[in-house]
Amino acid sequence: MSDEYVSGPLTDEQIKFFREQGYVVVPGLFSKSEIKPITQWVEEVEAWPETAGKWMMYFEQTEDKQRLLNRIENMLPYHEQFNALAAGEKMQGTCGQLFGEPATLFKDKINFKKPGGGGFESHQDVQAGWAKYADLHITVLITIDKTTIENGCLEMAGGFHNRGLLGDEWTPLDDANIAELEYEKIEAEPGDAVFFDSYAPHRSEPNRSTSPRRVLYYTYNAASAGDHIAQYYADKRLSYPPDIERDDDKEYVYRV
Ligand SMILES: O=C(O)CCC(=O)C(=O)O
Ligand SMILES: [Fe+2]
Repeated sequence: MSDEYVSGPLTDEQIKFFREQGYVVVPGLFSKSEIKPITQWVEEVEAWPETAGKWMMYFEQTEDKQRLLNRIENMLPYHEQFNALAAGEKMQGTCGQLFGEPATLFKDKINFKKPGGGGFESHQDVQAGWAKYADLHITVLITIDKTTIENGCLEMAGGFHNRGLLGDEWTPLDDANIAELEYEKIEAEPGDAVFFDSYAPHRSEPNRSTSPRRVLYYTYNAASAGDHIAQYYADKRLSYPPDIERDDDKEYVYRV
């Protein structure tokens, strides 16, 4: 890490916590008045039509056969304000502070987790094939809706990010990989952020409440590791295309 690139919104204590635990919660990174327009932008993109070749919309089927919007990725080229937000001090700047050098965007995503929407088994994000693009990624989660145990808040296992891959790529972690993980359930208010390392194990439960649990995720790599967003999405369109781009006769399974 270079010593020159040290400015940013995080305190020394927050940086220390991130280095030790692999994540850090930053309450109120965005104020209540800042999070309002961001919530409106989330609603705008949610209303976009499914369109092949552009933003990437993924759906899930609930047990009672409802088709729910689960996630949108790659919306920045089509949304000026989200694009500006991603390049701003609070997200790109803070990730740069954590990398110790400027950060470059790697991917952007909204997870909607609507009522009845599924959870995520324990994993490290690097298990989704990210090591092909850079050694390390840092993701920032921005809370849109208050997250609770009932609606399936993010759960982070601290202190395991410096042990490399804990399991296999494309396969969730289980006790056979590592039994001693302990999770902090991160209940958060709109505007609160969580920064986490691509090797930090995390998971979440389904949404058992009656309202959506929407969170934004922006992921960065160190600028010196290159600019991979275009290649990442080109690869993803082939390996795991959004619903509208799928072949009817193929089966697609979400892995991690
Ligand atoms: O939004 C969540 O609850 C977790 C999502 C997650 O870990 C992921 O998409 O990689
Ligand atoms: Fe994840």
